[in-house]
Formats: sequence, C-alpha cells, structure tokens
Amino acid sequence: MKKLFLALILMATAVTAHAASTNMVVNGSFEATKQGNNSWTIYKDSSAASALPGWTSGKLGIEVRNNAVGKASDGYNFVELDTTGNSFMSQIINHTSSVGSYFLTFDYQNRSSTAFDTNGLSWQFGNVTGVAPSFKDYAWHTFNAKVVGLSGSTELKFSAAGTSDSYGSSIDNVSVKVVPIPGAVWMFGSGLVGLVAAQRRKSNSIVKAV
Ligand SMILES: [Ca+2]
Ligand SMILES: [Ca+2]
Repeated sequence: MKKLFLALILMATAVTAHAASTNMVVNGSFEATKQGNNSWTIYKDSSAASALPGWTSGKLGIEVRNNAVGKASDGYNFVELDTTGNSFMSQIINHTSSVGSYFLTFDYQNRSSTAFDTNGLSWQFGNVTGVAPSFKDYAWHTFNAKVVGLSGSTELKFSAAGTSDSYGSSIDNVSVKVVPIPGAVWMFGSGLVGLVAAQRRKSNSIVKAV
C-alpha cells in the first residue's frame, strides 16, 4: 500500500508540473513553417495558405526569417514585425482564468547593423501592456512578465514600434505558462491520501465481513 501511495503522489506531482510547464501559445517559436535556410517570407491572413499558423497578422503581415539577418534564439525561424512597415501579430490564448497567474516570456533582439531607433517592440496581454527595453546591442534578450486576472480567453499581441522603415527587431520563443500555485501538489496529494485511506478502510471492512 505504501508503494501505491508513493506512486500516486509522484504521478500527481508529474501531472501538476506538466500543466505548469505547458506552453499555451500556438507556434510560439515559429517553427511550424518550413522556411528555407537563409531566406525570408512575409505571411498574411489574406488566405489560409499564406497565413502563419497560430497567428493573426496586421495588414502588412509577419516576416519569418531563417538564418537571414541574424539567427533564431530557438530552433531555426524567428519573426520581424517591421515588414514593409510597422505591423503586428496577435493570438487568442484560450483557457486563461481570472484566478490564475501567467508568465509571458519572449526573446527580443535589435536587427543587426541598423540604428537602434529603427527597432522597437510593444506587447499586450489582456489589459496589461509593455514595451521591450531599448537594449543598446544586437544580442538576444529574454523578456519576462507575470500577468494576473485574465478572462477565459485572452489576446496576446506584439506590435512593431520605432521608425516604420522595413527594418525592425526580431522576436522568437514566445510562451505563456501557468504560474504554479503553491500547495496545489499538496492539496492534490492530500486528496490522494484520503482516497488511499478510504480504500484501506474498505479493505479492512471486507476482511472483517469475511
Ligand atoms: Ca524559433
Ligand atoms: Ca523600423
């Protein structure tokens, strides 16, 4: 019985940890598109065939690059939102909750060999907005934000900022994950303790009946 109890607790811990580590963003690393090495393409919502999976684009589309003017921070592809001018991309994140907390994370990089003021990025998740810091280098930086109090489905949106001139910053590795609730594993474990105890009482009563 002790082995069964330990196995159930380990299973509960694994299930909770998996829920907390699941990325709620579809195609957050932009790898769903087979973009040729050292190439780029602008994707728009005008038809399903030219849309970027998971994302809604602004009128000027979303530019996907593979090893072109920089390298991805995760996988092969990354995106730029100053395509032929400043554009945006958005996605509805489902199954968010007003009682939950969420970590938004993404990687941001100034476009190499361009003036810093031609780059820039703003983001919005629910009613929370932010601007990526103006890093004075051309390296990838990871940006984090903790967001609380969301409704059942929440829009995540990134918009190009800075000068609208077709040269913009790079984005990759976008994720939204549930912030683990302290004690959630304990509560789940406590429930299993009760379940195991009930099974033990039931077994004893059966033994006595026999
Ligand atoms: Ca990527
Ligand atoms: Ca620009």
